[in-house]
Amino acid sequence: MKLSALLSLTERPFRALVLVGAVALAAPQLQAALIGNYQLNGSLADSLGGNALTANGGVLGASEYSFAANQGLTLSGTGLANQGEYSIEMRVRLNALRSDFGSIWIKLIDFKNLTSDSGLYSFDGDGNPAGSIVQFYPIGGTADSFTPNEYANVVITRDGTTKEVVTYVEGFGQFSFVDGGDQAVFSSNVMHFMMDDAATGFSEAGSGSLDYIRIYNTALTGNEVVNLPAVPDAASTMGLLGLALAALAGVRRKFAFRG
Ligand SMILES: [Ca+2]
Ligand SMILES: [Ca+2]
Ligand SMILES: [Ca+2]
Repeated sequence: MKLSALLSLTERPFRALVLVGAVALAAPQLQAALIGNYQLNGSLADSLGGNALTANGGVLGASEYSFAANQGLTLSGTGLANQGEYSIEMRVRLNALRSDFGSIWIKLIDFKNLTSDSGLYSFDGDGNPAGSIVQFYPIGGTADSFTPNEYANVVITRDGTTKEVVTYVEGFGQFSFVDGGDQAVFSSNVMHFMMDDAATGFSEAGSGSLDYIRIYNTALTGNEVVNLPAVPDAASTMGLLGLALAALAGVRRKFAFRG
């Protein structure tokens, strides 16, 4: 979001707060800007005015998008100036830990327009029968993440300069690696959510629901991720304002990698 868009808001109750937030946005410690805000509350639109998501056969409800295998969402035109610099936050619920075809892998985010097996997955081969873990295939991953039928907040960030990729679940750092092979760089200017690729015959896809997807134009820091608003407001500015206010107030929660 551009600063001018923030300042153009006319809602009186919000104006003072927005101005406070705008001051914080100008502060050097907060570089990330929310550039895509998909609340999936009866609409596939971006509340910031960017390209809408495309549904692939799922059901859009009043507060979430429900899907079966390969019925996820596609964003054509990522809105990113740099396809290798971003943060993506998604709140997702898996109905089961196995794909609809029995695979222990369920693809969460595809970066290569469904042509490569690489990407962000839920991996059920972790030895824990009650949960699965988030992995960036084929690099790795750690710690707990998904429980069937429970929402989890998943964030992936990539720094375009250092190529460092970090994955988070519920605000905790799960895993990081240097993406020297650019496997987390979006190709074809397109993002696919909850859809598997042709390389594995679209078999690593499961059923579940998406509550929201938010896209930022830079890699959020660990402290920014842990302080993301837990329940985003419908107003498009509020998520960003929450970040700004968190920066103003100092860090409310301290980021830490979960052991
Ligand atoms: Ca795959
Ligand atoms: Ca498991
Ligand atoms: Ca929602």
